[in-house]
Amino acid sequence: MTATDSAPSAPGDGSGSGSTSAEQELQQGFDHTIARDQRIEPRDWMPEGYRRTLIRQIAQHAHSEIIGMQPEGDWITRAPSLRRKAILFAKVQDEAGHGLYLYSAAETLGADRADLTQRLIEGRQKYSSIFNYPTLTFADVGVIGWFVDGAAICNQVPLCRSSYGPYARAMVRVCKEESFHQRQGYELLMTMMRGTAAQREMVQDAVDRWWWPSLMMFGPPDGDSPNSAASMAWKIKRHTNDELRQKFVDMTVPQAERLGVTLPDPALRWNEERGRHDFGTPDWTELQRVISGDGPCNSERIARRRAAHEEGAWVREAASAYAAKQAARAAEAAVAAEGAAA
Ligand code: FAQ
Repeated sequence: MTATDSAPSAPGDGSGSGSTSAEQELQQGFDHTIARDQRIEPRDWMPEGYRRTLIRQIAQHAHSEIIGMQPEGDWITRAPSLRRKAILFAKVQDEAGHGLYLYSAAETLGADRADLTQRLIEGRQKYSSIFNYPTLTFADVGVIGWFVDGAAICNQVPLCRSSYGPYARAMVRVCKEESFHQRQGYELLMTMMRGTAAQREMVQDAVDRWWWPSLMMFGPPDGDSPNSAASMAWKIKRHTNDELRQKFVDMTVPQAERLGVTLPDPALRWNEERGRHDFGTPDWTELQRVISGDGPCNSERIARRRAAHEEGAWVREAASAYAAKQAARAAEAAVAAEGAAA
């Protein structure tokens, strides 16, 4: 197991029995910052477990954005109009941007982007389960915007208050764009629902296929979530997986009614007492299967990412050569300027 792959240790673990008083002071400073709801910044001392957990989560998040370009990207050449094509192009491009902010945030923790990509394509790091499902019709593009971006918003708005500064700040911009994405998905579906009976059926079929996988995006139930306790104590995560799943259901039910589709869950109903919706249990064995690499599209997604990475090698080499040349020229110019000044 490598540093970025390993599980987090408990908060406050830096002050263990073997630690020096200097380390204990650093740990106390860190604990104090977290307790006061202030931000940890890249140059601040942080416990190794905190750093590892952040690299794990941010890297998985970045990989999700990049792999997440594929299911919708498949429809760019087949969009039904120039307008829809332009919108989809812009959305998929935004996801690439989100991936880049997130890889940059991971780099502030000492991770190396090339290494993270290598881990992804070798199957040593995860990405969101949701992107291992196929997009069978254009309605899937709308449902991804509505459900998947909707779930991403529920999950990521609280991450804007995450304790690690660069991650929290990246989330602010990402959330603004995700919110726009969600609306475009909903608008697309509204348009289809005003169309023919066949179009309405297409929307309902996409809703039926994406509902349960969308609920699984929030992760395993709290009792089976090994990382939640430490992440909540460190204020990396602000809500548990189940809390966010509930929020998503409550938010989405009235939107489904307005749209005129049925969510495929016979157990879904308003609970007056709780002031929330009750809903059925996702198939957690399916989530585990998809996470462990055996979903409908896992191998296809990774093969495509690997091919894109290999085909892009010459671009990275050219960019590095150009940057080295520019740096050498700047250094020469600095020496010449110094000589002239002497
Ligand atoms: N898929 O202990 P927990 C998007 C793993 S971005 C795959 O609960 P944690 C934008 C988890 O990593 C979507 N793996 O873990 C977009 C852990 O494995 P590990 C991505 C999952 O971290 C829209 C193990 O199971 N969003 O959609 C999943 O405390 C449209 C145990 O789980 C983020 O990454 C899953 N669904 O909570 C793009 C948000 N769930 O590492 C294109 C940031 C769990 O111990 C189109 N991340 N696992 O081996 C988070 O909030 C958290 O990491 C959770 C998981 C909530 C995902």
